[in-house]
Amino acid sequence: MTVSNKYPTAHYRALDAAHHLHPFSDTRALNAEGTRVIVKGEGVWLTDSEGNRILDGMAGLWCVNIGHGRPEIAEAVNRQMAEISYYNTFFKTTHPPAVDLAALLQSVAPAQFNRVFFTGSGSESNDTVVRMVRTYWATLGKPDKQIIIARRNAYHGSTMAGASLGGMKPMHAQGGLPIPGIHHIAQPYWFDEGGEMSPDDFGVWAAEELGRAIDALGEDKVAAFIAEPIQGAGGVIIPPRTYWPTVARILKERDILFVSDEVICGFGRLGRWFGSEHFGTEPDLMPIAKGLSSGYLPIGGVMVSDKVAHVLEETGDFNHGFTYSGHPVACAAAIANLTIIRDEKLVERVADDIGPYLQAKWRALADHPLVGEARMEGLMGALELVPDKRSRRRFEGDGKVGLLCRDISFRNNLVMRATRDSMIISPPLVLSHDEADELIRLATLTLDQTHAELKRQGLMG
Ligand code: PXG
Repeated sequence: MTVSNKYPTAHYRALDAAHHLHPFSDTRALNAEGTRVIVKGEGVWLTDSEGNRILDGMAGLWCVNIGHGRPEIAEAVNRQMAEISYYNTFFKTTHPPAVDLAALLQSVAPAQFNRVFFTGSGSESNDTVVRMVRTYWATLGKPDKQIIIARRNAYHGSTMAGASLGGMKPMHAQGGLPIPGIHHIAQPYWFDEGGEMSPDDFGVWAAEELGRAIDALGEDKVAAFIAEPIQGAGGVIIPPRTYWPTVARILKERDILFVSDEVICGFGRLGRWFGSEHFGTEPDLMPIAKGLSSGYLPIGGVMVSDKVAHVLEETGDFNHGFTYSGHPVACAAAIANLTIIRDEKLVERVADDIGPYLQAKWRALADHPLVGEARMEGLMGALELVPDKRSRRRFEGDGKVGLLCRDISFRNNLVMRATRDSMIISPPLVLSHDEADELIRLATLTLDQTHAELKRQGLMG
């Protein structure tokens, strides 16, 4: 196979180790092992610098919804660069790509959303959310409504506000987080935290944590509740079916804003344009990123409902924005991407075709001796690896088995992500039936090899 790298892998590894600090990585350990060098992407396939063809089961980082290497995006970007490659959207100015993308988003979003505030990433979107919801209440004469309720083990980004909203303990342990005014409640993770309750009872209990928190903090102090429809980075945590209806009821009874973080679940991942539609909730704000451009260029935003937008009109200046808010080239990439998603009916495809097809095969992996639960909604799925499938007890070692399985998966040329001992997939929405079969074949092989290794180590219970 022809590979596109000019130099041998060792060259990139050495320079990478010397000069490049990687996100969420133990630098010393990573450099001792050496990075994987990815040189090409086409559809659901990646090619590394050794010429290996790898099935991208994670769509990059939950974002490449239309698959890699679509020339339409390159052409749109090229055309836009030739027109105007950068101008800002501050100071009474706009440009056609920002306008066209805003209008296109309005056409696919739920009815209450007619406006968008552009950012450069999901994290910036959630920083925007924090300032926006607090400004909303201040404008209404309720400046004490400041607290934002989020959930433990949620992921909302890596900036100070994003990581504070997120409920990741290892992130809070570094850099003085969380910022004040964030309150975390239980996550609807039945497999790990449901105890003796049935999933349905646990779903109601976890949802009622929200009501109890609002009452304890005081409704006059709480600005908003933020949640992902399905927690992605937390481990594809699909709430019990009782969870979202109970949350919706609690939100109806209480005067706080609801923020649906659609950074992963938006743009077709769950078979609807937005994850909130899949679960029937009615958000006031929706942070978006990732699938907005399928990751071809960095861009994010916050979809703002009429209810919030009308109040912000009374605020006067909203003193917030980024150099790259509405970046024309990123907007052009996003327009071309959304056009592909719409015209190729990728959202419908997840709902009616590849979604059900892959789900059936993925759920059947629950029969494997290493798997305690196999769950999937839309095109995001998880496998819970356990030593004894008759109980939900975990392996000792806090995620070591997940990392072992992930490394074996890489060796088998399938990208799966490990969250503790859960194996995660979130493939591009263009995955074909044959590719889905191949994904399942490689996942099964990986489970078999991991199982054999754990048996050899005497770790299967
Ligand atoms: N919200 C959600 C729900 C996310 O998943 C962000 C916000 C932040 O987006 P940016 O564009 O600032 O990264 C995310 C990002 C992982 C992983 O390991 C997940 C994300 C980012 C990096 C790693 O699963 N999600």
